[in-house]
Amino acid sequence: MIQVENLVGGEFIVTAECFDDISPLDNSIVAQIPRTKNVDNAVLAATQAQPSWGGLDMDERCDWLDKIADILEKNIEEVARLESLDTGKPHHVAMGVDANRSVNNFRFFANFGRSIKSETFEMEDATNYVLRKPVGVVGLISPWNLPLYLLSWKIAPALLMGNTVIAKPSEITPLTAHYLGKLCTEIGLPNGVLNIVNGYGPEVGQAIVEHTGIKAISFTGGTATGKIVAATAAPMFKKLSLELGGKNATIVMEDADLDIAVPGVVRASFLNSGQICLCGSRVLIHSSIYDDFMSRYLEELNELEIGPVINVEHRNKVMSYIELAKKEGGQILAGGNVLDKPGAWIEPTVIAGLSHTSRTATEEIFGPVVTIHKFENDAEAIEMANCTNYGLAGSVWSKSKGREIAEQIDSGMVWVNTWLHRDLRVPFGGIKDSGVGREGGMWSVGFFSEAINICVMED
Ligand code: TXE
Repeated sequence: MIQVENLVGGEFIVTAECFDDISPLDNSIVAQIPRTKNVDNAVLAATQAQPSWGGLDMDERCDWLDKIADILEKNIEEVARLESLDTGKPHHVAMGVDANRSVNNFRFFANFGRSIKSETFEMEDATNYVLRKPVGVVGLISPWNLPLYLLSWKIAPALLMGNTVIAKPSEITPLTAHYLGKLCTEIGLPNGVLNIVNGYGPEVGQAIVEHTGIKAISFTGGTATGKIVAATAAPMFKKLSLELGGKNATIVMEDADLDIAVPGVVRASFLNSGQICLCGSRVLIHSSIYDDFMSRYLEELNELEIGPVINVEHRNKVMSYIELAKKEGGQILAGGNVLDKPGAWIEPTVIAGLSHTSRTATEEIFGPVVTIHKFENDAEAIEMANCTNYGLAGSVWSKSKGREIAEQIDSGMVWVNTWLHRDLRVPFGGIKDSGVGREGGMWSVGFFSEAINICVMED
């Protein structure tokens, strides 16, 4: 049994009260998690550490990020093992998606930091330049679906820009953040630079958002929680980045190359058991290829191996949507059932025959469930794609019209003939109820710094 500890000012600490970390593979208890309610000590440690960390040269902080990437890479098997234990995802997903990307996040921002150019704006009689100062102590809050992947996506740029960090992993999946804390201590990262606190969102998460010593909040999670975070942080004028939910459309055009589209759409539908905010949970198919596509899609599904969803509570939520779909007139083309074994397993589920405006087709389910819809022309495909309150991502599968259709989708990112193909320099984030702000490359650098203009009059 693992005892998860908070990392505060270089010390590992356990609170008097702890709660269980349960594996969705078989409902066994795998760890005890501290139930933290107060972050004063963590903020004090981070505040004390910030001036010297922020005072390092950018190159020195890049070297630290490389050291973190190195030690994570050296222990990548353990990262994947812990992620798999906590989330139930198969080892190949925990390794191929989570562990690799966690290393890459630190490696990418180390290299990116070295490439940042100074920004100057010449006037006839003066020179402006931009000084990027750290924001200060920043609060980073992440969800359970891609635990270290998403937390390291925030920690790396925050540290790069000279901030010190209070990080809070999801209370459902704290193991890899805890392990990262151990590794950072092992390599001698200065005390107080990275602090990690554990506990329930409405307790320790809320304490982070409310704390006046924390100057910026980067949050990834549900839209409902995002509203609470925004309402709490906005009156304090904290910098705020919100990466929230999605209900992304996958559009299969009449000229799609089905050899590429079929496996691509299956992957977009069900990777990580559909628990990625970028998953394509609404598949829109041109009527002329509908039958051909669907028979190949359902056949491909037979080959699919997925893990459980995150816990029994979430399984029950996902199952309630499958029941709702039946009431709304949906036909279950595949799956639809809980697997009869311990843990939180659901068959990959495909539902057709629903209106694209039904609740099942517009609300985020966040599980291995997709709805299938038929369209007759481009305008109808675009109308269907844009009909939800979300606007995070999407994909278009077409030999000739990919860009044209992609540009008309109301979402922060659209892939053409691929999905989840990521260049970490590009802007990542959503519009509408999918969030506020962008992260990635210069967008992360911008969020985690205060851009100060110095205007120097020439002699
Ligand atoms: O998210 P929460 P949950 C969606 C998905 C899922 C739903 C709920 O639809 O079913 O969100 O999942 C912390 N102040 N996504 O319950 O509650 C919490 O402890 C500050 C989409 O996990 O939003 C956790 O660390 N923090 C998403 C983090 O917020 C608070 C991925 C996210 O938890 C808080 C996961 C508060 N008041 C779920 N309350 C994506 N877009 O990637 C909770 N938290």
